[in-house]
Amino acid sequence: MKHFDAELHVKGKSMFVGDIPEPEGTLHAAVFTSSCAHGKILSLDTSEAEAFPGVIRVITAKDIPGENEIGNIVLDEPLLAEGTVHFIGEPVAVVLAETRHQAYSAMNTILIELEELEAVIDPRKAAQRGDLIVPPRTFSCGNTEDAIKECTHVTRGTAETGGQEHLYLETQSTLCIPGEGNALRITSSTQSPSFVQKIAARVLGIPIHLVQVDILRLGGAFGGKEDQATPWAVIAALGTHLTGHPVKLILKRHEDLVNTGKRHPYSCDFTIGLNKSGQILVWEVNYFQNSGAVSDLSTAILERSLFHSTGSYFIPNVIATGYCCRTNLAPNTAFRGFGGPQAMFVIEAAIHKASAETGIPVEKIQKMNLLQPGDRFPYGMEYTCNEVKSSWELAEEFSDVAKTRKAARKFNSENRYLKKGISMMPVCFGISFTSTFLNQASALVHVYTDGSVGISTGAVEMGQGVNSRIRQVAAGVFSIPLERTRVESTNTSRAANTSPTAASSGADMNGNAAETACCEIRGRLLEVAAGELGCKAEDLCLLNSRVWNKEKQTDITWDQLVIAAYMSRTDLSSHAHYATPGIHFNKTTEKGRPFAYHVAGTAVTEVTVDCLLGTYKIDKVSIVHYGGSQLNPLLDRGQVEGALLQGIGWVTMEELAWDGRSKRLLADTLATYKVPDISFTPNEVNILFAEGEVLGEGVGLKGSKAVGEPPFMYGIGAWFAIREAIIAFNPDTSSDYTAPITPERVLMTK
Ligand code: LUZ
Ligand code: MOS
Repeated sequence: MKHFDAELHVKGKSMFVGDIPEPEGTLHAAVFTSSCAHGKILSLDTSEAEAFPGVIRVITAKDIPGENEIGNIVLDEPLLAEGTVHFIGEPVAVVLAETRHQAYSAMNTILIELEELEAVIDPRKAAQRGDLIVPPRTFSCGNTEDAIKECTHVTRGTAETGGQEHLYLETQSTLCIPGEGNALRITSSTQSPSFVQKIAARVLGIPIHLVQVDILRLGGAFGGKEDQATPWAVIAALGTHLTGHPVKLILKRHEDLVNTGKRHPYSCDFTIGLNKSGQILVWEVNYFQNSGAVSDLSTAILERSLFHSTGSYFIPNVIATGYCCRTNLAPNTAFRGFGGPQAMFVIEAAIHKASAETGIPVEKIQKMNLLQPGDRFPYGMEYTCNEVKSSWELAEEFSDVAKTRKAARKFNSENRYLKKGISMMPVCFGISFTSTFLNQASALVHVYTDGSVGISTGAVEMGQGVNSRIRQVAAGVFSIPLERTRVESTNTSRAANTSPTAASSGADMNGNAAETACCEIRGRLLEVAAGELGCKAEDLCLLNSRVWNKEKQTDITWDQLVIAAYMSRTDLSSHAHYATPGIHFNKTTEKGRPFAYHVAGTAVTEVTVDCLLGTYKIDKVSIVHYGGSQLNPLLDRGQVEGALLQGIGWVTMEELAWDGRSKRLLADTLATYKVPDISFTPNEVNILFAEGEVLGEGVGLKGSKAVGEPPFMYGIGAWFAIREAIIAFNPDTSSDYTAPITPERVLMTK
């Protein structure tokens, strides 16, 4: 089954915030932001902007009726700067005008006087000064001190990963419409409707029930709208609250690139200890996370790094410590993988370095240490299936690694400057929000009298196809054509207290809630049918838009049944709640069972590097991915392909750079920030989906596994394949584990 929005997208008919007809009196907001990375505000003069033609109002922090606080985990984030600015792009004042052009023109007349303070963008420097958002956190198991004595080889090193711009097609967007009294309705391009609702209420000083948040779909998000849609939505809400007008705020691409946070860059130290045969006995790692100026989701992201510190491997003695380092960058935030990719890069780098020092082939160390059933993660959870190891073995066959390696060796011996490199990248990613309480969802289903079905859940459609999956589930329960179902907008009045659509869990959780609600209605409908037919409801089922009695079709169609139920005053609506079963975590002992399950697979990547120019081509990626029993193979394939390319982009060409003095983002246009395009796409991407373990009752969605984030990390393989090619050119090359490995970096590598 294809993605339901595909046709709308292709025809340009799908609606985003910018496509909603503007209500009469709509004001356009332009946000005046700091152009200084750290400074004390000496004066702020908005008088010229206030007098500007078309301007209705200029808002600053002192106009906020409630709290000037939009933090969600740690309360350290003002909506509008007060006294001090902490990063370039920090909102300071808001201009509301009749046209967008007037708003921006007026905004440009605002004068700010600042006393510049020292700005820090290096996380290690921030850590040295004790500038941490929360105290450091450590996950450990075994005893590394004793175990290191048993190691015949100990490798130490550092690894660095860069940030990443989300580059969703739709920039941060909001339209807020006033209601009666202080009520308002916010249409926001957010992954977290309930957070926007809660924080708007806090800033305005009104109860949550006066704020309704509605979302039709997002033009992409990738984590960039989990927390960072909130300020813009709340700014619009504040404008509506203060003026009584609808307010529209859509960031320009340049503003979005500069003002919003990105994937966290990490700087890491590691120690890896091996015994003679190559078994990893010790793993010690420190993560210095570049959190940016305010906490945002940084602490949760660091937590996920700690959970994934050992990657796809079993290591008996571990100490992993993470530091959320406060710097003067825009607040870094959620991005597909959520700290997992950063951690997995480090362990792969360590294995690679250990291989270089011991001469044991890298794939031998990898394979020997892969997780096996019964192994325990440092956080206490047992790994129960065999998918890590078997995906590795299947991938060896699927991509014919032995033959490919042989061909590469031949190629490398025949070419002086062109070199081929091959890597294997195993992935094991935990599914569930690491904050256990977030693992809940709800659905509200209505069957209408014409037999059509409307479904509301907390899930946000952002291109990933979650609505298509939910429709499949509902159509399956009622056994009616997919076209008779519809997923409504995500609305806080129909699905309350929702978790963000994030952590790859949107379809699992909201799909299960929708299934439960549909099953409840089906139960009532079958009771009605049993009354009509004079038989027992247990003998009846729905099949192909009709009631069946045991194996025989009856005369009652779906449409007739719905009408009969309505006429007999049967409730045709149902609400259901879902809570992921079997998960728990103790933050004092740092032990528990935080994940419903893990998703595993292995990627084999082949590249060709031009060692004279530094350029490279990703020739081929072969992936064996354990997806459970797939509910929607096409959507799964789209997610794996998209995530792979996004992952390759992160470790190869996507480079954020800041000016050393001003700390200004230099890669602030699409001419300077390069992302993979169609010509960079690997010539060949082969994906083999394998079914694997059978999930427990109510886990996954109808036997399928979450697919949003795990395949991102297959992309890390590209870094190591390029590295292998460089080594083929120069076996004595320095071992610098820094991502992204841009063509410039390849060229400069000694
Ligand atoms: N968001 C969150 C996430 O709040 N907690 C998580 O564990 C998570 N994981 C992945 C992506 N977003
Ligand atoms: Mo996400 S990184 O699942 O918003």
